Amino acid sequence: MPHKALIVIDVQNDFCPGGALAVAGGDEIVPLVNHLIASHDHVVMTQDWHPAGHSSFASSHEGKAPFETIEADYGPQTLWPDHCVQGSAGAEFHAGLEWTRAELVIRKGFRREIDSYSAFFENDHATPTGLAGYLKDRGLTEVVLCGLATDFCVGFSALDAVTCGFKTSVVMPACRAIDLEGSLAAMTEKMRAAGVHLL
Ligand code: VGL
Ligand code: ZN
Repeated sequence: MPHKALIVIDVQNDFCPGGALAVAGGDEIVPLVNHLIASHDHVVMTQDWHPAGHSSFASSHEGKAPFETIEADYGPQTLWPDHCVQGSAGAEFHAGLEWTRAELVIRKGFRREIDSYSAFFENDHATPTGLAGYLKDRGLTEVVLCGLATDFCVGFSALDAVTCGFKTSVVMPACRAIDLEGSLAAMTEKMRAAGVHLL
C-alpha cells in the first residue's frame, strides 16, 4: 500500500453525458472512483487539457469529421469533437468527483501539434509527461488505474505504466469506454497481453 498510487484518468465533464465527447455511462463511475480514492494513500489525477484549435480536433482540419483518422507526423490520429479546452467548464472535473486528496494533477494534450492519451507519454510515445519520474522519485512502484476512457486514455496509460516498470492494475468497473469500431475489445486484449491486471 505505501508504494501504490491510484491514478484517476480524465473524469471531466466533457467525457460525461452532456459533454462534448460524452462516454456512455461516464458519470456512473464517480461513486466507485470516490471509493477507490478514499481507500488509497496516494492519489494522482489527469486532466485532458487542450488549447483551442488543437490538432486532435476535427474542426482544425478542413473537410474532416469527428472520429475519422488522419496521418499525423507521429502516426495515425483519431479526430475528435472539440473537447476539454483549457479553462472551459467541459475541462473541469465532474462535480461529484472527490478530487481534494489528489497529490498531483497531470495535465496532458496541451501542445497544439500532438495529442496525449497516456498519462505517461504523448502520442509520439516518446515525449514524457513527467509522471513516471514523479512516481519513481517518490518510491511509488505500483499503479492502479480507473477513469475515462477505457479504450483510449486509461488503456494507453496502463500499457505505458507496464513499459515504465510499474506493477499495473485497471479497475474495469470504474472505467467506461468510447468503443470506436471494437476499440474496447482490442485494448482489453492488449492490456491483458502486456500483463496489466484487469480487476
Ligand atoms: C480521451 C479522446 C480524446 C480520453 C481524451 O480521455 O480517453 N479520448 N481525448
Ligand atoms: Zn483529448
